Amino acid sequence: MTQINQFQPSEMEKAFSKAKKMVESSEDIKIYSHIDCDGITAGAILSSMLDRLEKDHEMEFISLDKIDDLQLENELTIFSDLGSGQAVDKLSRSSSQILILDHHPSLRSPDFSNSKVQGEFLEINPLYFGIDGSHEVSGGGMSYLLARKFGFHDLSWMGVLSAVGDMQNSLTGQLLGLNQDILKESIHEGYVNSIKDLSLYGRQTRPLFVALSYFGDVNLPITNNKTECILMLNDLGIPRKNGSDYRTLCDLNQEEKGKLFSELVRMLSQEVPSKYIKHVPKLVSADSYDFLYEEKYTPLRDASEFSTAVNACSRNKRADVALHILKGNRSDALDEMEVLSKDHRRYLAQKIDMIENEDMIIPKENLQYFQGDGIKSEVIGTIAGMILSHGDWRKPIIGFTQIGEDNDGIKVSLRCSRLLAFEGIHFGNIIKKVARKVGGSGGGHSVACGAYIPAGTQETFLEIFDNTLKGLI
Ligand SMILES: [Mn+2]
Repeated sequence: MTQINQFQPSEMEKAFSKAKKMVESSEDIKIYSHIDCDGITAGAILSSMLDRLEKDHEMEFISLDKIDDLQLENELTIFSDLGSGQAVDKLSRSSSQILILDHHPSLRSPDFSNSKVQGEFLEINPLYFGIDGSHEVSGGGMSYLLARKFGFHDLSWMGVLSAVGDMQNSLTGQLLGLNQDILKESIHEGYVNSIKDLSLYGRQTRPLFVALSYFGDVNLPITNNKTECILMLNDLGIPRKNGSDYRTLCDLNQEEKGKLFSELVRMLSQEVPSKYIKHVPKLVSADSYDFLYEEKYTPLRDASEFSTAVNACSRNKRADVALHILKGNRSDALDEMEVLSKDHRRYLAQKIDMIENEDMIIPKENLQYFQGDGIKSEVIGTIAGMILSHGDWRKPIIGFTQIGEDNDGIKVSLRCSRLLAFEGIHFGNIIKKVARKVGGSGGGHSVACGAYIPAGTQETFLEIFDNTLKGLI
Protein backbone atom coordinates (compact mmCIF):
# COMPACT_ATOMS: atom_id res chain seq x y z
CA MET A 1 0.00 0.00 0.00
CA THR A 2 1.48 3.32 -0.99
CA GLN A 3 1.10 6.21 1.35
CA ILE A 4 0.75 9.83 0.44
CA ASN A 5 2.96 11.16 3.14
CA GLN A 6 3.89 14.71 2.60
CA PHE A 7 1.21 16.65 0.86
CA GLN A 8 1.59 19.83 2.80
CA PRO A 9 4.50 22.27 3.20
CA SER A 10 7.00 20.93 5.72
CA GLU A 11 6.53 23.95 7.99
CA MET A 12 2.83 23.14 8.18
CA GLU A 13 3.63 19.50 8.84
CA LYS A 14 5.81 20.66 11.74
CA ALA A 15 2.97 22.73 13.15
CA PHE A 16 0.73 19.66 13.11
CA SER A 17 3.42 17.65 14.89
CA LYS A 18 3.34 20.28 17.62
CA ALA A 19 -0.45 20.11 17.73
CA LYS A 20 -0.24 16.35 18.06
CA LYS A 21 1.99 16.75 21.12
CA MET A 22 -0.48 19.18 22.68
CA VAL A 23 -3.23 16.61 22.28
CA GLU A 24 -1.09 13.76 23.58
CA SER A 25 -0.15 15.65 26.72
CA SER A 26 -3.73 16.67 27.59
CA GLU A 27 -6.36 14.61 29.38
CA ASP A 28 -9.18 17.13 29.48
CA ILE A 29 -10.07 18.70 26.17
CA LYS A 30 -12.78 21.03 24.90
CA ILE A 31 -13.59 21.53 21.24
CA TYR A 32 -15.42 24.56 19.95
CA SER A 33 -16.44 24.24 16.33
CA HIS A 34 -18.47 26.28 13.89
CA ILE A 35 -22.16 25.48 13.55
CA ASP A 36 -22.25 24.76 9.81
CA CYS A 37 -21.56 21.68 7.70
CA ASP A 38 -17.81 22.24 7.59
CA GLY A 39 -17.61 23.05 11.31
CA ILE A 40 -19.76 20.12 12.42
CA THR A 41 -17.73 17.74 10.26
CA ALA A 42 -14.51 19.21 11.63
CA GLY A 43 -15.87 18.57 15.12
CA ALA A 44 -16.79 14.99 14.21
CA ILE A 45 -13.27 14.30 12.94
CA LEU A 46 -11.67 15.66 16.12
CA SER A 47 -14.13 13.92 18.39
CA SER A 48 -13.59 10.57 16.61
CA MET A 49 -9.86 11.10 16.92
CA LEU A 50 -10.08 11.83 20.66
CA ASP A 51 -12.40 8.84 21.24
CA ARG A 52 -9.80 6.57 19.72
CA LEU A 53 -7.07 8.17 21.79
CA GLU A 54 -9.30 7.65 24.84
CA LYS A 55 -9.17 11.32 25.72
CA ASP A 56 -11.98 12.90 27.71
CA HIS A 57 -13.49 15.68 25.68
CA GLU A 58 -16.49 17.94 25.32
CA MET A 59 -17.79 19.26 22.05
CA GLU A 60 -19.68 22.49 21.53
CA PHE A 61 -20.91 24.07 18.30
CA ILE A 62 -21.10 27.83 18.51
CA SER A 63 -21.65 30.89 16.38
CA LEU A 64 -18.81 33.34 15.87
CA ASP A 65 -20.30 36.11 18.00
CA LYS A 66 -20.19 33.93 21.14
CA ILE A 67 -16.42 33.41 21.13
CA ASP A 68 -15.34 36.64 22.79
CA ASP A 69 -17.29 35.77 25.97
CA LEU A 70 -15.92 32.27 26.47
CA GLN A 71 -14.14 31.26 29.67
CA LEU A 72 -11.58 28.56 29.04
CA GLU A 73 -11.79 25.91 31.73
CA ASN A 74 -10.14 22.88 30.20
CA GLU A 75 -6.55 21.86 29.96
CA LEU A 76 -6.62 22.13 26.16
CA THR A 77 -9.13 24.04 24.06
CA ILE A 78 -9.34 23.35 20.34
CA PHE A 79 -11.09 25.79 18.00
CA SER A 80 -11.96 24.28 14.65
CA ASP A 81 -13.32 26.03 11.56
CA LEU A 82 -13.32 29.23 13.63
CA GLY A 83 -10.99 31.12 15.93
CA SER A 84 -8.69 32.71 13.37
CA GLY A 85 -10.97 35.67 12.77
CA GLN A 86 -11.60 36.14 16.49
CA ALA A 87 -9.50 37.46 19.36
CA VAL A 88 -9.05 33.99 20.82
CA ASP A 89 -5.57 34.91 22.09
CA LYS A 90 -7.27 37.27 24.58
CA LEU A 91 -8.94 34.26 26.23
CA SER A 92 -5.58 32.79 27.14
CA ARG A 93 -4.69 32.17 30.80
CA SER A 94 -1.37 31.05 32.25
CA SER A 95 -2.67 27.51 32.64
CA SER A 96 -4.45 27.28 29.28
CA GLN A 97 -3.46 25.66 26.03
CA ILE A 98 -5.17 26.87 22.86
CA LEU A 99 -5.07 25.19 19.47
CA ILE A 100 -6.73 26.80 16.45
CA LEU A 101 -7.38 24.81 13.27
CA ASP A 102 -9.06 27.25 10.94
CA HIS A 103 -8.99 28.24 7.29
CA HIS A 104 -10.53 31.71 7.45
CA PRO A 105 -8.36 34.85 7.32
CA SER A 106 -6.62 35.43 10.63
CA LEU A 107 -6.50 38.53 12.81
CA ARG A 108 -2.95 37.57 13.70
CA SER A 109 0.14 37.26 11.55
CA PRO A 110 2.15 34.06 11.06
CA ASP A 111 4.83 35.42 13.40
CA PHE A 112 2.33 36.02 16.22
CA SER A 113 4.41 34.92 19.11
CA ASN A 114 3.52 32.69 21.97
CA SER A 115 5.06 35.31 24.27
CA LYS A 116 2.10 37.62 23.69
CA VAL A 117 -0.20 35.20 25.47
CA GLN A 118 -0.07 33.82 28.97
CA GLY A 119 -0.48 30.14 28.24
CA GLU A 120 0.37 27.98 25.26
CA PHE A 121 -1.05 29.08 21.91
CA LEU A 122 -0.84 27.44 18.49
CA GLU A 123 -2.75 28.60 15.45
CA ILE A 124 -2.52 26.52 12.27
CA ASN A 125 -3.96 28.33 9.29
CA PRO A 126 -3.33 27.38 5.64
CA LEU A 127 -2.96 31.04 4.69
CA TYR A 128 0.19 31.14 6.87
CA PHE A 129 1.70 28.63 4.45
CA GLY A 130 0.52 30.19 1.21
CA ILE A 131 -2.45 27.84 0.85
CA ASP A 132 -5.80 29.24 -0.26
CA GLY A 133 -8.38 28.69 2.49
CA SER A 134 -11.40 29.19 0.23
CA HIS A 135 -10.67 26.54 -2.39
CA GLU A 136 -7.83 24.34 -1.22
CA VAL A 137 -8.69 23.30 2.32
CA SER A 138 -11.67 23.51 4.67
CA GLY A 139 -11.97 23.56 8.45
CA GLY A 140 -12.71 19.85 8.33
CA GLY A 141 -9.64 19.38 6.14
CA MET A 142 -7.46 21.10 8.75
CA SER A 143 -8.93 18.85 11.45
CA TYR A 144 -8.29 15.81 9.30
CA LEU A 145 -4.64 16.79 8.89
CA LEU A 146 -4.33 16.53 12.66
CA ALA A 147 -6.17 13.19 12.81
CA ARG A 148 -3.90 12.01 10.02
CA LYS A 149 -0.88 12.65 12.26
CA PHE A 150 -2.25 9.89 14.49
CA GLY A 151 -2.68 7.62 11.48
CA PHE A 152 -6.48 7.80 11.27
CA HIS A 153 -6.57 7.89 7.48
CA ASP A 154 -10.04 6.34 7.42
CA LEU A 155 -11.46 9.70 8.57
CA SER A 156 -10.40 11.25 5.26
CA TRP A 157 -13.89 10.90 3.78
CA MET A 158 -15.06 13.55 6.23
CA GLY A 159 -12.37 15.88 4.89
CA VAL A 160 -14.02 15.48 1.49
CA LEU A 161 -17.49 16.10 2.91
CA SER A 162 -16.42 19.25 4.74
CA ALA A 163 -14.81 20.72 1.61
CA VAL A 164 -18.00 20.09 -0.36
CA GLY A 165 -20.11 21.44 2.52
CA ASP A 166 -17.98 24.57 2.48
CA MET A 167 -18.63 24.90 -1.28
CA GLN A 168 -14.90 24.85 -2.00
CA ASN A 169 -15.57 23.09 -5.32
CA SER A 170 -18.51 25.27 -6.34
CA LEU A 171 -16.75 27.25 -9.02
CA THR A 172 -14.46 24.75 -10.71
CA GLY A 173 -16.52 21.62 -10.05
CA GLN A 174 -13.40 20.04 -8.60
CA LEU A 175 -11.50 19.70 -5.36
CA LEU A 176 -8.09 21.33 -5.62
CA GLY A 177 -4.86 21.54 -3.64
CA LEU A 178 -4.94 19.95 -0.20
CA ASN A 179 -8.61 19.08 -0.75
CA GLN A 180 -7.56 17.00 -3.73
CA ASP A 181 -4.83 15.29 -1.70
CA ILE A 182 -7.35 14.41 1.00
CA LEU A 183 -9.74 13.17 -1.68
CA LYS A 184 -7.04 10.98 -3.21
CA GLU A 185 -6.27 9.54 0.18
CA SER A 186 -9.92 8.70 0.84
CA ILE A 187 -10.19 7.09 -2.59
CA HIS A 188 -7.04 5.13 -1.85
CA GLU A 189 -8.50 4.05 1.48
CA GLY A 190 -11.61 2.81 -0.32
CA TYR A 191 -14.08 5.21 1.26
CA VAL A 192 -14.82 7.50 -1.65
CA ASN A 193 -15.31 7.31 -5.38
CA SER A 194 -14.89 10.43 -7.51
CA ILE A 195 -17.06 10.50 -10.64
CA LYS A 196 -17.14 13.04 -13.42
CA ASP A 197 -20.87 13.54 -13.66
CA LEU A 198 -23.59 15.91 -14.74
CA SER A 199 -23.81 18.86 -12.43
CA LEU A 200 -27.29 18.19 -11.06
CA TYR A 201 -28.22 18.18 -7.40
CA GLY A 202 -29.85 15.06 -5.97
CA ARG A 203 -27.86 12.31 -7.71
CA GLN A 204 -29.02 9.61 -5.31
CA THR A 205 -32.42 10.67 -4.07
CA ARG A 206 -34.17 12.90 -6.60
CA PRO A 207 -36.02 11.48 -9.58
CA LEU A 208 -34.01 12.60 -12.61
CA PHE A 209 -36.79 14.74 -14.06
CA VAL A 210 -37.08 16.58 -10.75
CA ALA A 211 -33.31 17.10 -10.51
CA LEU A 212 -33.36 18.55 -14.02
CA SER A 213 -36.13 21.00 -13.15
CA TYR A 214 -33.86 22.62 -10.54
CA PHE A 215 -31.23 23.52 -13.10
CA GLY A 216 -30.71 27.12 -12.07
CA ASP A 217 -27.55 28.85 -13.31
CA VAL A 218 -29.40 29.87 -16.46
CA ASN A 219 -33.15 29.79 -16.97
CA LEU A 220 -33.97 27.12 -19.50
CA PRO A 221 -37.35 25.84 -20.70
CA ILE A 222 -36.89 22.96 -18.23
CA THR A 223 -36.18 25.20 -15.23
CA ASN A 224 -38.95 24.85 -12.63
CA ASN A 225 -40.96 22.91 -15.21
CA LYS A 226 -41.18 19.18 -14.56
CA THR A 227 -43.41 18.57 -17.59
CA GLU A 228 -40.71 19.98 -19.89
CA CYS A 229 -38.15 17.78 -18.14
CA ILE A 230 -40.24 14.68 -18.79
CA LEU A 231 -40.66 15.66 -22.46
CA MET A 232 -36.93 16.24 -22.77
CA LEU A 233 -36.12 12.79 -21.38
CA ASN A 234 -38.67 11.22 -23.71
CA ASP A 235 -37.15 12.98 -26.71
CA LEU A 236 -33.71 11.72 -25.74
CA GLY A 237 -34.99 8.19 -25.28
CA ILE A 238 -33.97 8.11 -21.63
CA PRO A 239 -36.46 6.04 -19.59
CA ARG A 240 -37.85 7.90 -16.61
CA LYS A 241 -38.59 4.80 -14.60
CA ASN A 242 -37.03 1.50 -13.81
CA GLY A 243 -40.03 -0.69 -13.16
CA SER A 244 -42.12 1.34 -10.78
CA ASP A 245 -39.19 3.35 -9.39
CA TYR A 246 -38.15 6.70 -10.73
CA ARG A 247 -34.58 6.65 -11.94
CA THR A 248 -32.08 9.04 -10.43
CA LEU A 249 -28.95 10.46 -12.04
CA CYS A 250 -26.86 7.68 -10.50
CA ASP A 251 -28.90 5.09 -12.46
CA LEU A 252 -27.95 6.47 -15.87
CA ASN A 253 -25.33 4.75 -17.99
CA GLN A 254 -22.55 6.62 -19.75
CA GLU A 255 -24.40 6.78 -23.05
CA GLU A 256 -27.49 8.29 -21.44
CA LYS A 257 -25.38 10.78 -19.51
CA GLY A 258 -23.63 11.72 -22.74
CA LYS A 259 -26.93 12.42 -24.49
CA LEU A 260 -28.17 14.51 -21.60
CA PHE A 261 -24.89 16.42 -21.44
CA SER A 262 -25.04 17.30 -25.15
CA GLU A 263 -28.66 18.37 -24.95
CA LEU A 264 -28.03 20.62 -21.94
CA VAL A 265 -25.02 22.17 -23.65
CA ARG A 266 -27.12 22.80 -26.75
CA MET A 267 -29.96 24.41 -24.78
CA LEU A 268 -27.60 26.56 -22.76
CA SER A 269 -25.66 27.71 -25.79
CA GLN A 270 -28.89 28.97 -27.32
CA GLU A 271 -29.81 30.82 -24.18
CA VAL A 272 -26.64 32.60 -23.03
CA PRO A 273 -24.98 35.64 -24.61
CA SER A 274 -22.07 34.66 -26.82
CA LYS A 275 -19.41 35.81 -24.34
CA TYR A 276 -20.55 33.05 -21.98
CA ILE A 277 -20.65 30.18 -24.48
CA LYS A 278 -17.13 29.06 -23.68
CA HIS A 279 -18.16 28.48 -20.06
CA VAL A 280 -21.21 26.34 -20.81
CA PRO A 281 -19.60 22.86 -20.42
CA LYS A 282 -18.40 23.88 -16.94
CA LEU A 283 -22.02 24.52 -15.94
CA VAL A 284 -23.09 21.06 -16.99
CA SER A 285 -20.41 18.78 -15.63
CA ALA A 286 -18.64 18.50 -12.30
CA ASP A 287 -16.90 15.93 -10.16
CA SER A 288 -19.19 14.16 -7.72
CA TYR A 289 -18.25 12.08 -4.72
CA ASP A 290 -19.84 8.85 -3.57
CA PHE A 291 -19.27 7.57 -0.05
CA LEU A 292 -18.87 3.88 -0.69
CA TYR A 293 -19.83 2.70 2.79
CA GLU A 294 -23.22 4.41 2.58
CA GLU A 295 -26.25 2.84 0.98
CA LYS A 296 -27.21 3.75 -2.53
CA TYR A 297 -30.27 5.96 -2.96
CA THR A 298 -29.77 7.57 0.45
CA PRO A 299 -28.70 11.19 0.97
CA LEU A 300 -25.56 9.99 2.75
CA ARG A 301 -24.18 8.35 -0.38
CA ASP A 302 -23.54 11.62 -2.26
CA ALA A 303 -21.28 14.27 -0.72
CA SER A 304 -23.43 17.15 -1.83
CA GLU A 305 -26.66 15.62 -0.54
CA PHE A 306 -24.97 14.59 2.70
CA SER A 307 -23.84 18.17 3.26
CA THR A 308 -27.42 19.39 2.77
CA ALA A 309 -28.60 16.91 5.40
CA VAL A 310 -25.95 18.16 7.84
CA ASN A 311 -27.04 21.71 7.13
CA ALA A 312 -30.68 20.79 7.73
CA CYS A 313 -29.65 19.65 11.22
CA SER A 314 -27.54 22.71 12.00
CA ARG A 315 -30.15 25.15 10.73
CA ASN A 316 -32.67 23.59 13.06
CA LYS A 317 -30.14 23.91 15.88
CA ARG A 318 -29.63 20.14 16.04
CA ALA A 319 -25.93 19.90 15.25
CA ASP A 320 -25.84 17.03 17.78
CA VAL A 321 -27.88 14.85 15.40
CA ALA A 322 -25.45 15.43 12.52
CA LEU A 323 -22.51 14.80 14.85
CA HIS A 324 -23.87 11.38 15.81
CA ILE A 325 -24.41 10.43 12.20
CA LEU A 326 -20.94 11.55 11.19
CA LYS A 327 -19.49 9.51 14.03
CA GLY A 328 -21.26 6.42 12.78
CA ASN A 329 -24.75 6.31 14.27
CA ARG A 330 -27.00 4.88 11.58
CA SER A 331 -30.09 4.21 13.68
CA ASP A 332 -32.09 6.75 15.70
CA ALA A 333 -29.96 9.74 14.69
CA LEU A 334 -30.58 8.86 11.06
CA ASP A 335 -34.34 8.84 11.65
CA GLU A 336 -34.08 12.24 13.31
CA MET A 337 -32.05 13.58 10.43
CA GLU A 338 -34.70 12.46 7.99
CA VAL A 339 -37.38 14.32 9.91
CA LEU A 340 -35.22 17.44 10.12
CA SER A 341 -34.49 17.24 6.39
CA LYS A 342 -38.15 16.92 5.56
CA ASP A 343 -39.04 19.91 7.76
CA HIS A 344 -36.18 21.85 6.23
CA ARG A 345 -37.39 21.17 2.68
CA ARG A 346 -40.96 22.06 3.58
CA TYR A 347 -39.86 25.34 5.16
CA LEU A 348 -37.78 26.26 2.10
CA ALA A 349 -40.59 25.38 -0.31
CA GLN A 350 -43.09 27.53 1.63
CA LYS A 351 -40.79 30.54 1.57
CA ILE A 352 -39.99 30.08 -2.13
CA ASP A 353 -43.72 29.95 -2.91
CA MET A 354 -44.30 33.08 -0.85
CA ILE A 355 -41.57 35.04 -2.63
CA GLU A 356 -42.78 33.82 -6.00
CA ASN A 357 -46.54 34.31 -5.43
CA GLU A 358 -46.17 37.74 -3.92
CA ASP A 359 -43.74 38.94 -6.59
CA MET A 360 -41.21 39.81 -3.96
CA ILE A 361 -38.14 39.91 -6.21
CA ILE A 362 -37.42 43.55 -6.94
CA PRO A 363 -35.10 44.34 -9.86
CA LYS A 364 -32.59 47.15 -9.82
CA GLU A 365 -30.34 48.06 -12.70
CA ASN A 366 -27.56 45.58 -11.98
CA LEU A 367 -28.99 43.36 -9.26
CA GLN A 368 -32.24 42.04 -7.82
CA TYR A 369 -33.26 41.61 -4.21
CA PHE A 370 -36.00 40.44 -1.90
CA GLN A 371 -37.02 41.51 1.55
CA GLY A 372 -37.08 38.24 3.44
CA ASP A 373 -38.69 39.47 6.65
CA GLY A 374 -39.54 36.55 8.87
CA ILE A 375 -37.23 34.14 7.04
CA LYS A 376 -34.79 32.50 9.45
CA SER A 377 -31.39 34.09 9.01
CA GLU A 378 -29.78 30.61 8.88
CA VAL A 379 -31.49 29.84 5.57
CA ILE A 380 -31.63 33.19 3.81
CA GLY A 381 -28.66 32.19 1.61
CA THR A 382 -30.17 28.84 0.68
CA ILE A 383 -33.40 30.57 -0.27
CA ALA A 384 -31.59 33.21 -2.30
CA GLY A 385 -29.86 30.40 -4.21
CA MET A 386 -33.13 28.61 -4.90
CA ILE A 387 -35.07 31.70 -5.88
CA LEU A 388 -32.46 32.82 -8.42
CA SER A 389 -34.08 30.62 -11.04
CA HIS A 390 -37.36 32.48 -10.52
CA GLY A 391 -35.71 35.81 -11.25
CA ASP A 392 -33.16 37.01 -13.79
CA TRP A 393 -30.09 34.76 -13.85
CA ARG A 394 -28.05 37.55 -15.46
CA LYS A 395 -28.03 39.51 -12.22
CA PRO A 396 -27.03 38.49 -8.71
CA ILE A 397 -29.84 38.11 -6.20
CA ILE A 398 -29.63 39.52 -2.69
CA GLY A 399 -31.86 38.50 0.23
CA PHE A 400 -32.31 40.48 3.44
CA THR A 401 -33.61 39.37 6.81
CA GLN A 402 -33.25 40.21 10.50
CA ILE A 403 -30.25 38.60 12.17
CA GLY A 404 -32.33 37.39 15.11
CA GLU A 405 -34.75 38.29 17.86
CA ASP A 406 -32.16 39.88 20.09
CA ASN A 407 -30.34 41.71 17.31
CA ASP A 408 -31.94 44.27 15.03
CA GLY A 409 -29.10 44.17 12.50
CA ILE A 410 -29.63 42.77 9.02
CA LYS A 411 -28.27 39.59 7.50
CA VAL A 412 -27.56 39.82 3.78
CA SER A 413 -27.01 36.87 1.44
CA LEU A 414 -26.05 36.92 -2.21
CA ARG A 415 -26.15 34.20 -4.83
CA CYS A 416 -25.50 34.37 -8.56
CA SER A 417 -25.10 32.26 -11.65
CA ARG A 418 -21.66 30.71 -11.90
CA LEU A 419 -21.41 32.34 -15.33
CA LEU A 420 -20.83 35.71 -13.67
CA ALA A 421 -18.01 34.26 -11.60
CA PHE A 422 -16.46 32.55 -14.64
CA GLU A 423 -16.29 36.03 -16.15
CA GLY A 424 -14.19 37.09 -13.18
CA ILE A 425 -16.63 38.85 -10.87
CA HIS A 426 -15.94 38.01 -7.22
CA PHE A 427 -19.01 38.91 -5.21
CA GLY A 428 -17.39 37.85 -1.93
CA ASN A 429 -14.85 40.65 -2.33
CA ILE A 430 -17.46 43.14 -3.52
CA ILE A 431 -19.87 42.47 -0.63
CA LYS A 432 -17.01 42.85 1.82
CA LYS A 433 -16.25 46.37 0.55
CA VAL A 434 -19.87 47.47 0.28
CA ALA A 435 -20.77 46.15 3.74
CA ARG A 436 -17.83 48.02 5.21
CA LYS A 437 -19.05 51.27 3.68
CA VAL A 438 -22.30 51.03 5.66
CA GLY A 439 -20.59 49.95 8.88
CA GLY A 440 -21.04 46.20 8.48
CA SER A 441 -18.86 43.24 7.60
CA GLY A 442 -19.04 40.58 4.93
CA GLY A 443 -17.23 38.19 2.63
CA GLY A 444 -17.35 34.73 1.14
CA HIS A 445 -17.12 33.00 -2.21
CA SER A 446 -17.53 34.54 -5.66
CA VAL A 447 -20.95 32.94 -6.20
CA ALA A 448 -22.18 32.65 -2.62
CA CYS A 449 -21.45 35.25 0.00
CA GLY A 450 -23.01 37.31 2.72
CA ALA A 451 -22.80 40.20 5.13
CA TYR A 452 -24.11 41.66 8.35
CA ILE A 453 -25.13 45.30 8.17
CA PRO A 454 -26.58 47.67 10.77
CA ALA A 455 -30.34 48.22 10.88
CA GLY A 456 -31.43 51.08 8.66
CA THR A 457 -28.58 50.82 6.16
CA GLN A 458 -30.23 48.51 3.64
CA GLU A 459 -31.21 51.20 1.12
CA THR A 460 -27.73 52.71 1.11
CA PHE A 461 -26.21 49.24 0.86
CA LEU A 462 -28.32 48.45 -2.21
CA GLU A 463 -27.54 51.80 -3.82
CA ILE A 464 -23.78 51.41 -3.39
CA PHE A 465 -23.90 47.78 -4.52
CA ASP A 466 -25.88 48.60 -7.66
CA ASN A 467 -23.46 51.40 -8.58
CA THR A 468 -20.43 49.20 -7.94
CA LEU A 469 -21.71 46.71 -10.51
CA LYS A 470 -22.12 49.31 -13.25
CA GLY A 471 -20.38 48.03 -16.36
CA LEU A 472 -19.52 44.71 -14.72
CA ILE A 473 -22.80 42.85 -15.34
MN1 LIG B 1 -15.37 26.41 6.98
